[in-house]
Amino acid sequence: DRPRPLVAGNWKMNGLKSSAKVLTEIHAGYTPGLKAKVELAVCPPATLLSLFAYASVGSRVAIGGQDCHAKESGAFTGNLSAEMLADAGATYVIVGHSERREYHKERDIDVCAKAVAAHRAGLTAIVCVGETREEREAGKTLAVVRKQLRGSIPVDSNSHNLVVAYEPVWAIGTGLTPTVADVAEVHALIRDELRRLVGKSEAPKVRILYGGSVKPSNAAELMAVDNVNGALVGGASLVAADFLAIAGAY
Ligand code: G2H
Repeated sequence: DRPRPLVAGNWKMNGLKSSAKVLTEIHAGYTPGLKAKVELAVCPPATLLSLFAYASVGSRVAIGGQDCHAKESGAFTGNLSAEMLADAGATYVIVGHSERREYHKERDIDVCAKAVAAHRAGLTAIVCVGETREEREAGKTLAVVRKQLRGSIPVDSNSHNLVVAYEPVWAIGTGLTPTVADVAEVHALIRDELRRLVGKSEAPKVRILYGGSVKPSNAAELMAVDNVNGALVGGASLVAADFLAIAGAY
């Protein structure tokens, strides 16, 4: 009864119109066999959302935003609402990525408001949590992740509108990955917390993704870990063959 895995590509601040060829390659490689095993999503920069959503009609590759504002509209120069992402064709939005938490000083309460906005707009929120290197070295990993989950996940969450991504900050873009045992421990904690947060019947169905330097060479061992229901892939999602190889690791 494991949930259908989700492999989501987080393109971060990468990609121009010419990158549509990467999406075309992903569509081509998303064979019926792979579709049966894994759901794929691509989260490009917002400038490409409409183009990618339009191009993905028929491919069943989902499209997602990388962040949203909590409000529906208003005087917030430079921001995008969840409704705008949905209007552009997104069905997912990443919220609380560590790069947003770090560079934009987003706190759990802000992340929660964004996830509420995502739900209001009919989007599935991919809520990111994860400890820093200092927190891990101080033995605080589980406490930090628990606090982030409790603060960031809205009460109306369920297995359809919520995905959780565990991304140890020290593993992001560094090539470092935690051990399989470390991942198993944190994912088990997240599953346990989900029972409290979304209830006993929904909790087992919520996808919990691992993120942080996932690549073709480590995907199989990470994806085999208990309670790992997919991956949030940064750098490797920019190369179609690598992204498809990671999805194929299931
Ligand atoms: C973690 C991840 C994607 P990368 O940020 O969200 O990026 O795979 O490049 O570490």
